[in-house]
Amino acid sequence: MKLYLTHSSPYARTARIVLREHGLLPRVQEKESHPFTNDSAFLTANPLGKVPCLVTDDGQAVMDSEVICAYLDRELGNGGLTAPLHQSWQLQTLYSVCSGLIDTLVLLRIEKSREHDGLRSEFWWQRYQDATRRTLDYLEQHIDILPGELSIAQINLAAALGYLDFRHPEIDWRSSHGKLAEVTERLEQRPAFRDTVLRD
Ligand SMILES: N[C@@H](CCC(=O)N[C@@H](CS)C(=O)NCC(=O)O)C(=O)O
Repeated sequence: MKLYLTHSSPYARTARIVLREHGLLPRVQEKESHPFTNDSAFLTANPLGKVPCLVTDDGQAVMDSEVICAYLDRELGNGGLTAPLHQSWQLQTLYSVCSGLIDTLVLLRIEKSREHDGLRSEFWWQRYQDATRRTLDYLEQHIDILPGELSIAQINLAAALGYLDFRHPEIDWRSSHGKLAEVTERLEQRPAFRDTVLRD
């Protein structure tokens, strides 16, 4: 199997963490493929041109990151990372809010990159900033519902906050979100997380 990825993608990072937590690296080859190079095998697999994308041994493409993580966990692992979400709508919601935070932070990054061309939209810039602030507050308030054992919700949370540090280091979220800071610091010490720290 092959996992198309970039080392800077928070979505790909979630799949890469699942691979490591389940010891699946011998079965799944990680292939770096920057979407903007428009590699034809990659685009054939994922017409959206986005990473991550998993291609199974029989040539089936699996995406997006949420589906890939569930596939890896349930088809190749013991299902333990996704099981807690099936028992709690609240936890499933927390997971989705983390995915939404990643989406917002990626959009904020795109607005940032438009600044160089004088194309930054003040409206969207402010809207993404406000959504980020509110969502961090929401996560701080709801963090206690995370299960004791590692689940895909913690993985998504760490991917979101790791990306926040990586692309938006000027946003100081730790001083006003102590619980998030504590949980993330603990998660980032796990080998699977250390091994996948975002980089260009
Ligand atoms: N919902 C998708 C989002 C994936 C995504 O947007 N990936 C970005 C990298 S962080 C990408 O490939 N962007 C290239 C593009 O949009 O053309 C997922 O969860 O996998």
